[in-house]
Amino acid sequence: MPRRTFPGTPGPATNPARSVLELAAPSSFAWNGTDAQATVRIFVARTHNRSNRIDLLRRSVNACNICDEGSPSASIPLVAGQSAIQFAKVETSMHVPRDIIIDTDPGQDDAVAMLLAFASEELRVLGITCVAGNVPLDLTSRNARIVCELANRSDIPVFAGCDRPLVRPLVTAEEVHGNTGLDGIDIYEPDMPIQDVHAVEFIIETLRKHPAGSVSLCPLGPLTNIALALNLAPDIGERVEQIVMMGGAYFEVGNVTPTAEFNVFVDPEAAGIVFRSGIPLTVLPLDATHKALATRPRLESLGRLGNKSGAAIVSLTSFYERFDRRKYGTMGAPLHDPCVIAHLLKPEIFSSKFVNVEVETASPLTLGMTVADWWGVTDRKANANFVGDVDADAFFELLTTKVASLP
Ligand SMILES: [Ca+2]
Repeated sequence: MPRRTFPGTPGPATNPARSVLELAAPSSFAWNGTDAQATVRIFVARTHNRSNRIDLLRRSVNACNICDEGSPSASIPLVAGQSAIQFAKVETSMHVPRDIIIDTDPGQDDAVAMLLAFASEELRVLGITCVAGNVPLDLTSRNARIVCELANRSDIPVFAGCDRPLVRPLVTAEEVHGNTGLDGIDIYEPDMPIQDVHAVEFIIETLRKHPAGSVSLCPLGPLTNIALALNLAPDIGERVEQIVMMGGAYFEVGNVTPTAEFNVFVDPEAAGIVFRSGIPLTVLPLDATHKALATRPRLESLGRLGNKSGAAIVSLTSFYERFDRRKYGTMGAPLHDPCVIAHLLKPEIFSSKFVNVEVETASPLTLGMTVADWWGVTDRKANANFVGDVDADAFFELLTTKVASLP
């Protein structure tokens, strides 16, 4: 990838992404081709507050190698105030779908996340990689294909990955999701095949094949596949646009132990590898996802769409809400995993803080806890955009609007 040094001379404004760069850093950037486009799009999408903007600009610049001297955040003058509005205008003129890989263990909420992604023209799903988690791998890889067929998207390749965590025995969650993992809809053996290639190999090859900084990873289950890919092919780390994951908890504490959230608890070593990877990381923990509750009125709106995807979401969610009602006394099931896709589409409906997050892998009492330095009381380097809240009404409006376009 071409690299350049500051200060640069802007070339002709022929590309919306380039216009964004010039808005962000009018005196420092020179345009160097199309390589930055996808990365720039991330930073545009997240300009809703200034600290995020500074941080994401810094990380975007790192990711696409636009500069190679000094600290990018120090070298680039940022536009304050009106800039977010200007960015928004530029963003609307850009129609390049974002390439993503969904890594998943369906799971009712995984299924809803997949449907939301399929329904979004802003995203191009390059593949679905399955991992053992909510239920064993043979069931998650079958369930993923059932969801693809439900949405008439059997063109999207589905890959089977790791059947157990890196170093621990597998823990599953049939008590939440049912024995099939997808209780609530008809389960059958899908027509579409599972791909011959291992999921981890697909992740590595896809990241090597696509332009650096153009593919995002969306883990919705234990992080085993992602961590193994990073361990086997360290070169792919800097090629990942970003990781947006569902996992962890802090103020909300745990759902599988008093301190741990399921995805991180199942494979804490893998989660530790991802959190230490240095890849731009956005985390949707229980703190946010427990607010995305599928209440009756929200489900009724999905049911009124009259399509089979909306009906499936109602059935799936109604099945697993019995567990959450009993456990938390809430008025509906939390749609954990769809928050990841919603964050890619509308980050402005979430609020977050860029903080240090470490994963506990030793203590038997707090194994799998995501220890977030929310108040900055240590000097540990921030490594995660940790989401704390979501506008649940806006989330369900997005979900309902998008799913309306599906079969
Ligand atoms: Ca999941």
